[in-house]
Amino acid sequence: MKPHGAYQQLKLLHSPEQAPFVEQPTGLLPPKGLRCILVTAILPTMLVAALLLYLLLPPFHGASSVHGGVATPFQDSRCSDPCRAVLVESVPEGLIYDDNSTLCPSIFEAWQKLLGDASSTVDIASFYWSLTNEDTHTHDPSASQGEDVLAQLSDVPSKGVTLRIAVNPPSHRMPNFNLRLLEERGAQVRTVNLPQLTSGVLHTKFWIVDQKHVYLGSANMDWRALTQVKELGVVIYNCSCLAADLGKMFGIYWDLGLPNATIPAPWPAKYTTTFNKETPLQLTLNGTDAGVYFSSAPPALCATGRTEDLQALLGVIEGAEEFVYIAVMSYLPTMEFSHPKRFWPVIDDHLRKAAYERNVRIRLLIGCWKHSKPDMFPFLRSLAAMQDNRTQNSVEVRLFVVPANETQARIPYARVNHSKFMVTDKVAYIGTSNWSGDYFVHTAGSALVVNQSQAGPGEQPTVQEQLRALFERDWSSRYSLDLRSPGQWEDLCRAY
Ligand SMILES: *[C@@H]1O[C@H](CO)[C@@H](O)[C@H](O)[C@H]1NC(C)=O
Ligand SMILES: *[C@@H]1O[C@H](CO)[C@@H](O)[C@H](O)[C@H]1NC(C)=O
Ligand SMILES: *[C@@H]1O[C@H](CO)[C@@H](O)[C@H](O)[C@H]1NC(C)=O
Ligand SMILES: *[C@@H]1O[C@H](CO)[C@@H](O)[C@H](O)[C@H]1NC(C)=O
Ligand SMILES: *[C@@H]1O[C@H](CO)[C@@H](O)[C@H](O)[C@H]1NC(C)=O
Ligand SMILES: *[C@@H]1O[C@H](CO)[C@@H](O)[C@H](O)[C@H]1NC(C)=O
Ligand SMILES: *[C@@H]1O[C@H](CO)[C@@H](O)[C@H](O)[C@H]1NC(C)=O
Ligand SMILES: *[C@@H]1O[C@H](CO)[C@@H](O)[C@H](O)[C@H]1NC(C)=O
Ligand SMILES: *[C@H]1O[C@H](CO)[C@@H](O)[C@H](O)[C@H]1NC(C)=O
Repeated sequence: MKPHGAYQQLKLLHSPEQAPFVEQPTGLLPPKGLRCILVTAILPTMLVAALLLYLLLPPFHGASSVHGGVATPFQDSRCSDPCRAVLVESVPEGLIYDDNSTLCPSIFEAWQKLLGDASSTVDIASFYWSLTNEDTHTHDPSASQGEDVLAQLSDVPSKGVTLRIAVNPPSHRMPNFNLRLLEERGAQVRTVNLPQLTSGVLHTKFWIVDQKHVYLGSANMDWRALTQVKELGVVIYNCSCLAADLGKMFGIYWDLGLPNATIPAPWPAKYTTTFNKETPLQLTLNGTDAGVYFSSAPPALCATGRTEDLQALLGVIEGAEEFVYIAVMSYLPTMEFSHPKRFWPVIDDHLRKAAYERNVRIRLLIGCWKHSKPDMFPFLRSLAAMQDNRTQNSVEVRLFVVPANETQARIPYARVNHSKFMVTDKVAYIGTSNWSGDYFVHTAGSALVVNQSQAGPGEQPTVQEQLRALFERDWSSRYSLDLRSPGQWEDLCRAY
């Protein structure tokens, strides 16, 4: 292992075209070509335009049934909804934490509650569907939660609720039988040919229910995402302002699901948003003031005003003063799927810069399993090599390994930590993308960024505080291994 040499090499590999990213100063205008970024100069015009649009255009489909068609949830450009955020997670069976560790409600319960409460619409953006044992050719009792969700979903249309599903095209491995069933039951399904449109996939996973509740997180529509894979998501209840904004992203997927759809440039004004990195939506989350926005990837799917996911992520790293804790399934400073190979150090550079220039404490907790890319480990060791007692640079990397007994080890593509989030001393970032170039450049993903003022004594913890507690729980759990542990990664990461 020669981490120092590896780092030298990384520096040499920087190509000039990446320079604008690397040197992007905080607070200044973004480099050209980052379409999602809002240019400050047009902000006032856009605010006016958006206000007019909001008043003139009918809101996102059927919203009148929700807020009576008249009452607007905004007062003085603030959202007056009583929004409540709940972090939700799937903890694989057999993964046991200490008694008093933080535990969140399950994603399964959250989905059940959302479907149970739905009275007018359920919109779901999804990657693939595989909610039953039949789909995976397994006979695992732990598929029952997924099967329950599918059963509940198939009853939704008969309650008079409009069920719309946007999905990536099916493949041989993921044939989406579930969706045929749901279509028969009255769901509207559109296949978004992102492979053709952006050379990526529709990887986003979010729900919008009754235009007022939203769910966003790492879980796929897969039974394993409820009982066999570690996932993290967030549900925001009673928040029509955020739901309307996420609805614009759904609208984009929905449009692209029409036959022979192409990507318009620019996107129609109805998808323009004013809520972004520069001007987050101001609202009350669990009684505490918060600034919140959704980011989106890839750039081609960002309407005017939408912050590009990569810019959101980099902004969060740049804004950190004390720490950046990251939990992702895979981390690669490359374009993971490109041929010929391409180095893509944008995120890596920002982390090193934060550690080097501002002494921000960086921690990465990386999901590791037998399908991990071998390339990932030398890059991680290179990052961890910045750790040094005398220079105060603090970069630590650990691997999170979900244990599996014999039965569980046979479940294909399970037993891994699939969560994707980042928490800093300032904000919480909950996303749907792996951290490698493709996910930000080609693949459709989205993230929620929450900046909430500190909760006072006796108040409910903020989303940031809760997410930090979850991270620390996992970081110090028995399932987290030091990257420098002796042994090959294959041995470390293979589920026990
Ligand atoms: C967890 O609970 C044990 C006893 O059940 C206690 O000794 C320990 O201090 C607690 N840890 C935390 C972090 O509260
Ligand atoms: C959402 O609002 C409804 C009606 O005001 C209330 O009954 C419900 O408890 C709220 N949900 C949450 C999670 O706060
Ligand atoms: C889509 O394109 C195909 C061939 O390119 C054509 O046959 C078909 O009619 C088109 N469909 C629509 C709805 O435009
Ligand atoms: C850095 O300091 C820690 C604790 O003070 C110590 O355990 C560790 O061995 C030191 N590492 C190096 C490389 O000196
Ligand atoms: C593995 O764990 C699951 C769930 O905890 C259990 O149902 C199963 O019997 C276990 N299998 C073996 C071989 O221990
Ligand atoms: C993320 O990365 C892992 C490992 O490379 C890969 O198996 C997975 O399909 C990717 N996408 C998702 C859904 O996280
Ligand atoms: C968070 O919100 C506060 C108060 O609204 C603001 O001063 C601060 O700049 C925001 N921080 C980030 C990282 O967005
Ligand atoms: C917000 O409120 C809900 C409902 O009361 C609660 O379940 C949740 O844990 C709270 N969220 C945070 C971040 O404290
Ligand atoms: C796994 O998920 C938990 C939250 O559910 C998170 O704290 C942890 O850091 C994640 N680890 C990885 C490697 O994604």
